[in-house]
Parts: sequence; structure tokens; C-alpha cells
Amino acid sequence: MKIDLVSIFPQYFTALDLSLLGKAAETGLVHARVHDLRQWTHDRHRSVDDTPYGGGAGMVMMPQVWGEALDTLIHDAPHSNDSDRSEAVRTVLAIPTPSGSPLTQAKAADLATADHLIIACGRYEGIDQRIGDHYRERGLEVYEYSIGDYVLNGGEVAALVLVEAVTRLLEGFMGNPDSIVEESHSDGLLEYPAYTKPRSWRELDVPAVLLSGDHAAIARWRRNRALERTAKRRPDMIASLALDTLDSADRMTLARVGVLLTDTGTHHLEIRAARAEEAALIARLAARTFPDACPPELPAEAMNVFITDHLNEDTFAAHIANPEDQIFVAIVDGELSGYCLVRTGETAIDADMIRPGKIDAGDAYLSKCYVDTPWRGTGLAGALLERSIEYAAAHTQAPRIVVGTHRSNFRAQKFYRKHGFVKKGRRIFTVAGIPNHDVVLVRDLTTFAASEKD
Ligand code: JEH
Repeated sequence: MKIDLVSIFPQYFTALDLSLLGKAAETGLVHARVHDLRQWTHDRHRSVDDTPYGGGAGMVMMPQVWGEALDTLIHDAPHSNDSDRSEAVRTVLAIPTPSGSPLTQAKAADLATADHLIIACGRYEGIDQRIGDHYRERGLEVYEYSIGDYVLNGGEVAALVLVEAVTRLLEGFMGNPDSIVEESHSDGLLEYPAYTKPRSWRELDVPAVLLSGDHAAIARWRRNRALERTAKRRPDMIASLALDTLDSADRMTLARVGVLLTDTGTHHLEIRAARAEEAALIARLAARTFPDACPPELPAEAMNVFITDHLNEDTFAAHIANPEDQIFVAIVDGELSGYCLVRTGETAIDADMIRPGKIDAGDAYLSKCYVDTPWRGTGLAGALLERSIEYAAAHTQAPRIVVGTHRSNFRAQKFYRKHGFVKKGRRIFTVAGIPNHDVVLVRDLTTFAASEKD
């Protein structure tokens, strides 16, 4: 590839001699030349700029000088007339400008197939618009680009950026072709964090999972960190992720950092402790989601009695006021969309649930996670559950947390098992006098730290 750089500050490009580009030049892969724009001036003062038509601050680079410079460089293009080459020569005129289209990796990869790249670096307020227009009309590929939303003093830095982004993609350029291959199957996320020796540096330890040799756990950990930092630093990238590239673990990781993805787009999630004034809202949510957790044979009348007696505003107001209880609410785009209740203390575990050594009076009780229909499968329930478990482990004395769910509700059982619960017993859960057969699942809270590696 031949590269011509034109600027009134050609010294800027001495950096190119230091970079890897030097090596590529030695091997003949890249041939870069730097030109002082002023060599194409004719006046005593070697002027390149003039005042803008229409008024306004600053100066604009005049087209005559640029025209002469670019005509020259286009015409002594390399191998443009080589008789033994049948393919057309692809020449691109690249013009850095704050109003250009954003330079992307895809564009860099595209430009890496060009034969001749001419980069016209402006200063002042930029180059007269007719330069780009004229060469485009003459059939040249003109690429007006920007390297980002900040203001530079001229195009030189943006030219260096383009040269580096393009030349490192040239066939046979890098010492290590694997790293290019790895880049190309990027999954639309930012990179996970990297660590090297020593294992401990200034009290900071390399995450234990990376030393574990457990390749699946390492892959999961890296993916979670990549998702988290992408959500935090590049929400725009999260918004353009295809839903079908995310598994349920991905969705939960995103939910835990406040992002829900659905086919209607991305939504903001906040999980926090319930407030006293939310009792009525939580009761309404409980009332409309409770029937989904009931077996189909349970009469609607029984459900309604249970809802009226137990899932009312007063009950939830009492839970919120009780220091032994903790309700977490999920607020999606400002609306209450889920809740989870953790209970501790004397009355948390019903007498008929106790299995000495397996389920004891001192255990915490998780009143099921309730999530509104549009948010099922988004990871919201998992995020609520993990938040509740985290709370129970850190803020209560309970050695275990216990949950009951109807024995026919396999979806719920699978969900709890995924979160570290194991089946430890049964109970009868009475809904308006009607006995229901529940399974009781338990999760250990004492080994909480170990499971945190995900
Ligand atoms: C800057 C080429 C040639 C300074 C200001 C203005 C912004 C609003 N990403 C990039 N930033 N800056 C450049 C670039 C690229 N690529 C760049 C250049 C030239 C590239 C001359 N300059 C200096 C320059 C006018 N302001 C532009 N506006 C959006 C903040 C205000 C006006 C033009 C040229």
C-alpha cells in the first residue's frame, strides 16, 4: 500500500519512523511519504488559508493549493499504469474533519484493501468543501472521517490514527497474526480485564478463578466482566446486541448491573430496598403475579381469598416496617416490576418445614421472587434473587436460606437450583384451606464468598 500524507506540519509524522510501520516499510508492505503542503504554494508568503465566505471566525484552507498537491499525488500514483496488473488501482482520498463519519474498525479493514491512500490534513477551520466534492466528482473515493467527538487543532493526529489502524491489518503485517483473528470474531462487547504476574501486587490479587484451571469457569467469568464493563462504559453497544447472542447467564449479569434486554429494546433496572409508601404497589404486584405460581387445579376462589387475606397492603406495610424482614423491589424504567421478600426471626420458618440439621428455626426464609410478565426471562428474577441471597448472607445470622415452591412448578425449581438451592424437604402450603404440596429448597449462606467468583 502506498500512503501519501499532506500537511503544513510534516514533522508531525516523524512518529511513523518509530512505529511498527518502520518494519512494514522495510519489507515493502507499506510505502509512506510525507509532503509539506506549502511546496505547492506560489506566493511570497506561501499562504494556504483565507477568510471564510459568509463570515465567521477563523480561516479556511484554500482549494487551489490543495488541488495542485492532490493532482500531483494522484498522478504519480504507484503502479497505476503497470501493464502486468489487470485489476483496477483503488485510490482513496481520506480527509480528517470533525464533521466526518466516525472511523470504525470495519472501515479500517475496508481501507486495508486500498492500493493508495492519500490523507489530506487540514488546519485552521478545515479545507474548502470543494476539495472533497471535486475529487469525488472525478471518481475518486473520498472518505471524510472523524476519530471522535472532541475537537483537535488539525487533521494530523487523525491521520496517524488512520495509518496505524489500517496498516496493522495488512496481510503479513503483525508479528502475531492470531491477535488479528481473535479481534475479528469479537462478540460486540468490550474486552474482559487482563492480568499477568505477579499474583499479588500492592495488595491487589489476581481474581482466584483465573488461577483455578477451570476453563469453563474462566470463560464465564471473563464474559461476565466483559458484559459488565460494556454496560457501564458503552451502553450504546449493549443496545445493539442481538438478543439471541445472549444466554440466560448473560441476561442475569446485565440485569445485575441495571440493564434488561428484551425484544422491545433495553430497559433500566434498579433493585433496592422497598420504601414504606410502596406497600400498596407491592401488594398489587403480588396479587397479579401470585396466580402464576399456583398449580392449575387450585380454584380461583381460593387464590382470591389468599390474596385478600395475605397479599394486601397492610401485610406488606408490616413486612417493610419489620426489621427482621427485607423486601427488595425491582424498578424497571421507573415502574415497580418485581419484588422479593427475605424473612428472618422466630416466625420466618414455619414449624412444619423444620427438618433438624437440614432446615432449622434460625434459617432465613425467602418468600418467592415475583416478577411481572413482560420481564420474565430477562434475568430480572435472578438478579433479585441474588441480591436477596447476598443480603441474607451479609446482614443476617442465618446459616441457610429456605424457599418453598409447588411441586409441579418445575420452572421455579430449576431456577432455584441454578442459584445454588438444593431440595431438602416438603411442606403443605395451605391456600384458603386447600392443601398444596410444596417442595422445600435450601441454599447454604456460609459458603457465599466461594460462589461469588461468577
Ligand atoms: C480537526 C481535521 C482540520 C477545529 C474546530 C473546527 C466542532 C462543534 N475528531 C476530530 N476532532 N477534530 C478533528 C477530528 C478528526 N478527524 C479535526 C481539524 C481538522 C480534523 C482542522 N481542524 C481544527 C478544527 C470547528 N469546530 C468543530 N464544532 C461540534 C464542537 C465547533 C466548530 C474545525 C476545525
